[in-house]
Amino acid sequence: MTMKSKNDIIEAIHRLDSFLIMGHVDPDGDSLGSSLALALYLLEQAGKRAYMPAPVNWPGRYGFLEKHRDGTGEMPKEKVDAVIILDCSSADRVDWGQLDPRDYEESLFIVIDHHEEGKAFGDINWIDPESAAVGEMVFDILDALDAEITTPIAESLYMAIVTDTGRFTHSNTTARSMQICAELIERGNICPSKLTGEVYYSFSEEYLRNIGIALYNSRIYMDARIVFLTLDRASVRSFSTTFDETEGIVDLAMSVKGVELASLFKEIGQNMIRVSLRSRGKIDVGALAKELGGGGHRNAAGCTLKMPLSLAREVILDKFEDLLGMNLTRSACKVADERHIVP
Ligand SMILES: [Mn+2]
Repeated sequence: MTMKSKNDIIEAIHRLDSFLIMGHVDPDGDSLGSSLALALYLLEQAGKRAYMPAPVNWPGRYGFLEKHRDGTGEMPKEKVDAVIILDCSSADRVDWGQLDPRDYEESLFIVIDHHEEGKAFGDINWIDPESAAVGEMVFDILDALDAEITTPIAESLYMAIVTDTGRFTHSNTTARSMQICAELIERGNICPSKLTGEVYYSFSEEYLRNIGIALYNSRIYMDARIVFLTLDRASVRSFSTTFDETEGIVDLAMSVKGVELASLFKEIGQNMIRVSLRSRGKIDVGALAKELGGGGHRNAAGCTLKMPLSLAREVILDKFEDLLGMNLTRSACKVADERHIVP
């Protein structure tokens, strides 16, 4: 089944001429990297017309990938033959930006995704939850097409895999992830330390401050099996910083010894809380996020709760206790006092 859809995609790439390459809203390294690699191959090697729209917000930490986008921003004048959608588990995750999806109703829709809850909303769907990143799947396609692994393609796919595996630490990491990365390093002649430095060791002032606020507002429950971090509006404003750069902050909570569940609460508006969820092993926060109107993977997911911050934390704590099979009385938790940083 899987092989058939992969072969159908390869056949469509051979047969068709113009492509729109789409990633997801709030793009991450996998969405950006796999989109770029595919667009670059289609344009520079397959002689096709391909267009990768700039995401509404190009995250600063992936700025170094943006230079590879040169040439992929040229929109084909007429309607495109196919829309290739990467790393989107459902149709509403697609980042259409300025484009109107109704203009592409006649195009062939190709979905390439690796989310466990991924929906087959295209005409051709290749959904492989065994892949740690869509970057691995795009590598397979390019390899089958005998593509040359140029430096820009290698850098894009390498970052897709490194970021979606949490630098090869998440449970989705496989020998295949590392084999593909080894090939990318060798064939694309790329420098891993330079690339990880760009993404992980290039903090902005704002990011550093947001880490500080989130850690200062940490709450630890059940002997640190549950850790909450919070970015509240009062603290963020008092530091004249913004919520833009917060990717990866929730993972700091997952570095606490013994932690099984972690969450970052971002008070993005009044009664509007963006919640990032993380879990260890078999504990499924993807299902929890879905139940709360969000989405994601088993160990990394998120949702938005329309309620005050304090209530959002209570809701998640209840759900987390259920996930751990505990009916803990709240008085048994050690809860730190609410703190706001006011300089
Ligand atoms: Mn992904």
